[in-house]
Amino acid sequence: MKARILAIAVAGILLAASGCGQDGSNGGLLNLMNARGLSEADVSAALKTYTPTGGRDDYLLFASGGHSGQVMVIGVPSMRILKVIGVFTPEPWQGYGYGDQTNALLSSGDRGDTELRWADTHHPALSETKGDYDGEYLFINDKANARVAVISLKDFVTQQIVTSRLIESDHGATFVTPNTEYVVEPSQYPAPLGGGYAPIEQFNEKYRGAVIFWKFDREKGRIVEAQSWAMELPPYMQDLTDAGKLASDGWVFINSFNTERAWGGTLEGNPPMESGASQNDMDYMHIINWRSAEKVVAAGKTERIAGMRVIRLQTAIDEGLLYFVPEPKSPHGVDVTPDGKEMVVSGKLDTHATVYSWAKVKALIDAGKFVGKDPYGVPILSFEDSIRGQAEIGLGPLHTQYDNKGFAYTSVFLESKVAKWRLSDLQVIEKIPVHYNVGHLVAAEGDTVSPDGGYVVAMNKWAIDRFNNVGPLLPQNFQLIDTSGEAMQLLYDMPIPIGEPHYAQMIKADKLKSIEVYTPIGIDPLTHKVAKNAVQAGQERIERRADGVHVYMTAVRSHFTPDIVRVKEGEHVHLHLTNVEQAKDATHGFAIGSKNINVSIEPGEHADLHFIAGKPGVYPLYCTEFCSALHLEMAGYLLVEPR
Ligand code: K7E
Ligand code: CUA
Repeated sequence: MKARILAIAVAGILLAASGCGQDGSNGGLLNLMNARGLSEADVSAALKTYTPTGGRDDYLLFASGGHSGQVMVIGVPSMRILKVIGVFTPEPWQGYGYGDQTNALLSSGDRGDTELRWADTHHPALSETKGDYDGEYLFINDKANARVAVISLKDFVTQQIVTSRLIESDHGATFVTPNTEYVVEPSQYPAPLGGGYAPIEQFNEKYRGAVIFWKFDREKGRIVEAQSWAMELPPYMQDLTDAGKLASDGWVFINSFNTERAWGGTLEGNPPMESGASQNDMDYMHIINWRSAEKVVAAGKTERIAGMRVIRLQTAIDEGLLYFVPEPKSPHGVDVTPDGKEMVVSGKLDTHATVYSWAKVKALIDAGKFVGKDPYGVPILSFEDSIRGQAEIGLGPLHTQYDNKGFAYTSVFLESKVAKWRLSDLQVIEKIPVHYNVGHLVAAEGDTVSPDGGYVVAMNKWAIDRFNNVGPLLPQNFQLIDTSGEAMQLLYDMPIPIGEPHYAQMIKADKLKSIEVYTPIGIDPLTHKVAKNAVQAGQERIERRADGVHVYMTAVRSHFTPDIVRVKEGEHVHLHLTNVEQAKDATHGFAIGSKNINVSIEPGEHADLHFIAGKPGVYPLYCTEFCSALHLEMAGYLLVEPR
């Protein structure tokens, strides 16, 4: 319906354009099309994405920022970047990682004594209620440093970073269970659990994988580390993950590769990891009963490793919590269908998407019918008896998403295509070229129990010739595809120049209920409560205490009060800064030159800053957001007087 109206609209405009030139110039739109070399398909694509000023997008895409360690918020269909949320990396515009609160937050993600200020983010996960995105929270992992962050969608601000020394890296994170009971984080590269050293020759005996189930407390908006637990896994490389839902609720599925347990050693006479890890025809999907595992944890059948309650591998086997089913060569994505009845797995070195039937898998588990055990004793189900069938997709299928019409969309990496296929008969309907080497793809509400259909975004790894040349490091390329019609239509190319995003999730925009300003005045965004040191208008002051000078300062268009801060050389300065405005978008920034002091205070927000006044000198301070006609005058001085 939507598509037909659009088609009529396009035809109408073209007609009008070819006639009298409705923009007043001769030839109007047709001339414009000719001048720019645009086809009718180009114009239809443009009309489907163009959003007039003041217009809103129907969907928001939460995309991993890859190496930037951040999260991007992108409007669909306009593909406009609306925000880059500071998560694992300092973000100067938001003052993220410069004030006391956000600096402490970033430091809480440090591992051991190493300060970590970057991340390799892969998989964002929106919080879910009954398997549908509820628009309350977002989670994202850091593959490099095995960390998970919690972002509140009340204000799009990072609230928490957690990490466990149990594991050294993650990948199949983050994925949530259908009511966000848990945020799931499996390790990727095996290592001795809890850190420490073991010779690589003892890989099979001493190295292990593990999956952490981080308990999420929705009321508090926090992961509760003390209520979280983990399960030890064999030293395979655990990969992508998905939580069962509806029919398969209570279970989690994790792919793995390198069941060969290769560990490289190219200069030591061993095959490289990549060939060592690609010998077997089958790897193992891990099938985990998390609801039963929860009870085993409650019964105390765990060991503490690195502070985490861990179900040891033998316990997991004995208690019937862990099963394997073979999956073709070097699998990558595992994607549970919206009804929870099937799991679709694609193998990087296999041409199929394999469709596993949950009913068949469950029946085999219930009957205790296994075809063998892996070297660690984990029961293995029959591949043939677990699947419904295979869709012949093409070369290098990776990830699958779903729509509301019974179609699945699979990214085909080596072919640089998105394949649309029918779940009912496993037939490929259409393939559309994308540019190039698509990794993940994301469909509107595509991970929920009720996908919307309409849009798919292909998240391409290589751009090659798509954009102007900007040197050897090229942007990634997000391509928006209209899937509402008979045939898929490529609508838009969007360069991503901050890192390599992996996954994204696309949520209906009206599900998000973000606040507009912080109320009442003095809110700390990390607690959403009025900060202890919040300053109200009229209460500004400077106090000298044992621990240094405390400056209670307000910001309002267009001045700071106080605007002169006199301190002595070497003194500790504690700055308590509140934006006392309640007008939407009336953000002030605060910077002191040469001191690495920079925060952003949104209307009603409070921030604390601590620094040591160094050498005597005169340091201008000023507002860094062009907030008013007299913004340049929103300034003052830090005077560091000699002792
Ligand atoms: Cu395929 Cu990290 Cu999900 Cu990249 S992963 S593409
Ligand atoms: Cu406040 Cu500029």
